[in-house]
Amino acid sequence: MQGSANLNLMIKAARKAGRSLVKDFREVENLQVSAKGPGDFVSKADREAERIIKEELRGARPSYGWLGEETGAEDGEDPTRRWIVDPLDGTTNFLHGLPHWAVSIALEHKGEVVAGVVFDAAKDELYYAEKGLGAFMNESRLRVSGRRHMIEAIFATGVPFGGRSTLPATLQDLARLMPVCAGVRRWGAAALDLAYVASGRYDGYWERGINAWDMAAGLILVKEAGGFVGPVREGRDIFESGAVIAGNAELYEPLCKILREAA
Ligand code: LIP
Repeated sequence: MQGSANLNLMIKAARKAGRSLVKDFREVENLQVSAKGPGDFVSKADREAERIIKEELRGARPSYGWLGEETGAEDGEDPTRRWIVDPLDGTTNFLHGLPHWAVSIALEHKGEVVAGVVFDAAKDELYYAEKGLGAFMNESRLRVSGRRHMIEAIFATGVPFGGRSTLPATLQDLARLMPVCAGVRRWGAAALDLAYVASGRYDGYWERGINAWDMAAGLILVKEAGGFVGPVREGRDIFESGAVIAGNAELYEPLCKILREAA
């Protein structure tokens, strides 16, 4: 896909941050056995990746606003546009040397995500989409799965770490969904969970208690691949509620019904 100048800028920034993270990831694998562990090292890797992305994006588009997991929110002279960035989604996987993490970069215009990039640098899988132009992984066009029956479907979710308040609701979700589907996966990176719905690897995904930067880029991947996204509680704003449902054309509504009854 011949993307816009902004999409090409996002891809350049994601790849540059990805190169830095792959180098750090090799070091993390060595640090697993160290007494102190890789915690501080991963925090530095996370912050360095966001620094790289911010330098690229705000250097080229200084008037755009910013929302990044590590550096927070900054207004821009252009009140209609902002970058939404998670420099390292799947941080816990990265920390434990598990090669399932991604750089996530989204561009929001007047409150709507209009472009997204999710870069799985460990597997060299670059997911990207622009509003109205389709979704792609590397050079391949993405389409959500065509599965129509819940009992054949595999879904993904995230179970919040620690004692977060959303754990009881998530356990209720699992109790209702697992008996009527083919399985649920929890791989620890929302951006890749959404990318996998867009690529047809998962038939749907939901999660409670995540942030805008975890999901912003993945949302447009799913929509541009022919899927649907929405809040867990009908009528709520996805970013504000932090609770999202995504699915293919046939199973999005059945998944919403089950999760919204549980909610
Ligand atoms: C993670 C999400 C994941 C969720 C984790 C965490 P992070 O984001 O991608 O889906 O289950 O609790 O929020 O912290 O790795 O950027």
